[in-house]
Amino acid sequence: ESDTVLSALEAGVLRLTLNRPDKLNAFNEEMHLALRAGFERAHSDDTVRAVLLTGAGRGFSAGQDLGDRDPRNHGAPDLGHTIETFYNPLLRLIRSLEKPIVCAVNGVAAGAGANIAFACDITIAARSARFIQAFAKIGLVPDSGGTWSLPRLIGEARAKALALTAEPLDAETAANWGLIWRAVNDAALMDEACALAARLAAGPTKGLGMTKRAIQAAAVNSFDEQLELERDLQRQAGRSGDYAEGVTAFLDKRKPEFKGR
Ligand code: T3D
Repeated sequence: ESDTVLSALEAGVLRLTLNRPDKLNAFNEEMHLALRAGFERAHSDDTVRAVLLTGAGRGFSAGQDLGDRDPRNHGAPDLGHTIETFYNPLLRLIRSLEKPIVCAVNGVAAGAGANIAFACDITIAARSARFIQAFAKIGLVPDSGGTWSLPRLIGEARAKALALTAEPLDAETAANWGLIWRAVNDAALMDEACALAARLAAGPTKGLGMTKRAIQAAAVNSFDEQLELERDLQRQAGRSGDYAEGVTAFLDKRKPEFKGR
């Protein structure tokens, strides 16, 4: 067990807290493996019905720990290998998890830290948080899906300007541009994020998971392919216990009690 990621399961919400606050939660190999283990648990454990990802201390994550990349100690690294070994598996776990992921960006999110936040399903940021495509400052290319998610979320013009200049973007602007869901007062961040994650965890998990899958598939599908996907997913959703419960509760004029099945 590593303390670089704190993990707690409560009422169906798996809270994962990046925990290297002295380094603004920069990623070293240990934190990578611990976060991956958290998301693998979210995949395999049926009692997990939503994930809440956040950071300890004043930052969300400053991306790769550059202390592990000092060219004077390490020479020229094969970053393709580190991306394939550490970042890409994490991003695939986030996108393929058929359960909602809420990201609470408590402070600065730079490099891979920013793009991991953009890969989550609902991202809320403290008003004081900033997002920085820091890659350009050190001669790298945006990774962790950034070159895919940025143009889709905010268009090519804004994506290029952010990535080429590495200028910080404040949370309010990120929300206005549609890069994140909402910017909230710093003091309210964790209450809002926890309430949202709890609400999602009490929801019809199968239906929510398939909704996530369908919306992501739209990025590559034609309209007709998407209509067919909706048909197939609706067929599955219509056979779920939560659908039966949802309709019964509506007709009985009571609140539904979803079981996630
Ligand atoms: O390598 C590969 O495998 C390829 C993958 C790459 C993915 C990437 O993410 S590349 C991008 C890496 N990240 C960066 O370039 C960001 C570097 N950090 C910063 O630019 C700034 O720290 C921030 C803008 C994020 C925050 O600035 P500020 O002024 O609020 O804080 P600070 O004073 O710079 O940082 C506080 C401490 O955290 C400081 O340590 P100290 O001096 O108190 O002992 C600083 O060195 C440390 N820290 C911050 N970011 C990193 C870091 N230490 C290691 N690696 C970091 N990325």
